[in-house]
Amino acid sequence: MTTLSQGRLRAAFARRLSEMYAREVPAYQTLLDVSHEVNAGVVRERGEAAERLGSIGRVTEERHGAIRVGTPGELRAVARIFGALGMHPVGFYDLREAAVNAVPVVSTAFRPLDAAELAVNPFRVFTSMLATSDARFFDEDLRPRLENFLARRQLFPPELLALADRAERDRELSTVDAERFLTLAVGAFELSTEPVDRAWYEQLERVSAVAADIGGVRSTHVNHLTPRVLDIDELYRRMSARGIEMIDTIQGPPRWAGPDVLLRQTSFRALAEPRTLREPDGTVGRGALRVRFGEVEARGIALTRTGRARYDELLGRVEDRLRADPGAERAGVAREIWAAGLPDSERGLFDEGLAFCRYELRTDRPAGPPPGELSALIDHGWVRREPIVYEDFLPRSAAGIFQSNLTGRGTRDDGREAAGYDLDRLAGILGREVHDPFDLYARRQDESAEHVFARLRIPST
Ligand code: OOG
Ligand code: NI
Repeated sequence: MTTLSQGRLRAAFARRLSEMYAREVPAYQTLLDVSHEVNAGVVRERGEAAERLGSIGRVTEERHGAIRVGTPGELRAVARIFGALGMHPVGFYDLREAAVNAVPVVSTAFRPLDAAELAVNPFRVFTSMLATSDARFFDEDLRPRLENFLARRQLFPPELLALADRAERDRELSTVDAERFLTLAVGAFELSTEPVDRAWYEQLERVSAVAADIGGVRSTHVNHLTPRVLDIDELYRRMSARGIEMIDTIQGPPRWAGPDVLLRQTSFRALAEPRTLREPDGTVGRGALRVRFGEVEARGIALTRTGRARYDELLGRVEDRLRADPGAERAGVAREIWAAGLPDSERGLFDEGLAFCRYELRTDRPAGPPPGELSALIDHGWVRREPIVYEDFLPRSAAGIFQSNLTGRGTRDDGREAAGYDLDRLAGILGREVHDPFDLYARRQDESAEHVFARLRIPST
C-alpha cells in the first residue's frame, strides 16, 4: 500500500489550500506573482547570500495561513486536523489589550517542530480563538446568545476528524485516505455560500469585525495566506504601483544596515467579497463583506529572550520618539535607533547572546587535537555559526495585521472583568502541550553543539 507521510501530507495541504485561496481571492494570486518576481530578482542580484536563511526552494513553497474559531471545542478539533499534518501548537499571543482596535481573541500557531520536518515543508497556521468569556467585549446579554450560536454549529465533518486522528497516530495515511482527508480539510476552510444573518453579524461587528467574522457565520474559512519574500520593501513598492491598497507600514523591525531579524510583515486591505445576506424580514439578497486579505512576510534570524527584550525595547523607543516629534519620518527614526541599539552583524548578535545559531563543523578546520571549548573552536577555525531562522509570529505585528480588515474601532468596556488567558490555560483547553518558541530554538542550538562535540570526540559535560 502506498502511503503519504505527515510531511508530504502537510506539503500537499498547503499547496491545495493555496490553489483554493487563489481562486477565491484573485488578488492573492497577484501577491504570489509579485513575490516570485521579487524573489527571482534577489537571487539574481545576491546569489548564494540570498539563500542564507532558507533555500529558494523552501522560500518559494513557504506559506502561513490564518484561521479564526469560536470555542475551545473548535480549537481542539483544529489541533487534531493540524496534528495529522505534523503541526503542533507553539506560542501564546494575546491580541485583546491594544488601546484602540483591540481584537477579542487569543492565539497560537500550529507548525512543525524539528529541523527535518521544517525542511520538508514549513507550513504554519496562526490560529485565533474568540474570547467569549471576556466580559469587556461580550456583556451578559450578548455572551449567552453568542455561545449558543457557536454551540449549534459544526465546522468539521466527523469523517475528517476520524481521518485526522488516524494520520496523527500512524504518522501517515494511505494515498486513498490522504486524498479524502485533503478534500475534506480544504473544503472545511472554503468560504461558505450560506446566507449570513445581517442583523446578528452587525451586532457582533459593533464589538469587533473579527468577532463578526468568527461568530456571525455558521462555518469557518481561511482569513489569509502569506507567501515569504526576500525583499519586502521592494514587494510593498510593486504592489502599491499596481494600485493595490496596502496597510500603512511594514510591521516589525525596520529596514536597517544589520542582518534581518525576526519577522517583517505587511498586507493589502481586505477586499469586498460578494456574500448572501439574510435581512430581518427573511428576504435574502446579495451584499458584500470585507474580511479577507493577503499578507506577505520576510523572515530573519531568531532572537534569544535577551535579544527579544532588546527588540521590544527598540520598538518602544521608536514610538516614544515619534510621539515627541510627530513630524519625524518613521523609517529614518527606526534606522537610527536600531543602529545605536543592536550590533549590525550576525557575529555581533551571536557574541552578545542576542540571536540563536547552529554550530557547524568546518570542512577547512585545522589538523591536530581540537580545543575543548566552543568559543575556542570558533576562534580557531574549527566551528562556524549559522543563523537559525525565526519560525514564529510577533504579537504587536499580528495586532497590526488584524487591522487589515478592521474599519470601525470596536468596543471594549474596561469597567468589566477581563478573562485571564495564558499559555498554560491554552494548553489546558487543547489538552496538548503548547511549546515555548524560545525553548525550541535553544534546544536546536544545544543539539548542534552536542553534535559538534560528538564528531570531534570531545566529552561534553
Ligand atoms: C491573524 C492576524 C495575525 C500574522 O501573520 O501575524 C497574523 C488574523 O487576521 O486572523 O496572521
Ligand atoms: Ni498572518
